[in-house]
Amino acid sequence: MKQEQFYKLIFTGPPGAGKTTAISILSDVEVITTEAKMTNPDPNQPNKKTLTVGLDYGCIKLSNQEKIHLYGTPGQERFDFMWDIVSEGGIGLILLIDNARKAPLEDLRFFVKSKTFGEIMQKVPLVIGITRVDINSNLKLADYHQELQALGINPPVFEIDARSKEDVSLLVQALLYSLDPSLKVD
Ligand SMILES: Nc1nc2c(ncn2[C@@H]2O[C@H](COP(=O)(O)OP(=O)(O)OP(=O)(O)O)[C@@H](O)[C@H]2O)c(=O)[nH]1
Ligand SMILES: [Mg+2]
Repeated sequence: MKQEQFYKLIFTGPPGAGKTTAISILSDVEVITTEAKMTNPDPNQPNKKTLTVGLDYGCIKLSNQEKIHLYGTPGQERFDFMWDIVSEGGIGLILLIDNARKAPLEDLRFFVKSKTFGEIMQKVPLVIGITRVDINSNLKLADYHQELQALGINPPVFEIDARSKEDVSLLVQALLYSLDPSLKVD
């Protein structure tokens, strides 16, 4: 009998970048989340009422009927003890950066240089999604490319809206393509 592959993709990025939103919009099954009420509203997103304290889990079907499991990390650094746990066994990494935060390029550097994700990026493909460009478009894709070049990596970068299934599927498809060009989201 054919052994079923365990495809696990990890979504990470700073608080409010859209990890939970992206996994929820994509998932074919009801998403498992660990949201807690925000006690101090984020000045960047005063309407954001919850934050992830553990992980997000969703799942999508591939056209070959296999599944990809989607795991989201908490964004807040105080929950960084979850990052290794959630990321264990991931075969690809999606980094979401919120273009409307105070210093998105610093966020980018932080994740690329972080112990957990820096090590993962050495081993598995990375795709970057820049979110909330409709709120703030000061930084352009070229700024991210320049920063990534300075960091010595050259992953695909897309501007996306984490609320759009089409946009998030594009990110996942780009990542799957770099893993195995025959893999397609259903
Ligand atoms: N205007 C706009 N809003 C967006 C976009 N992408 C995501 N959002 C919103 O931004 C918020 C993101 O919240 P979450 O999905 O909880 O973010 P998260 O990355 O899971 O946050 P933590 O779990 O706290 O790290 C949601 O309210 C989304 O609707 C975008 O491109 N434009
Ligand atoms: Mg979240």
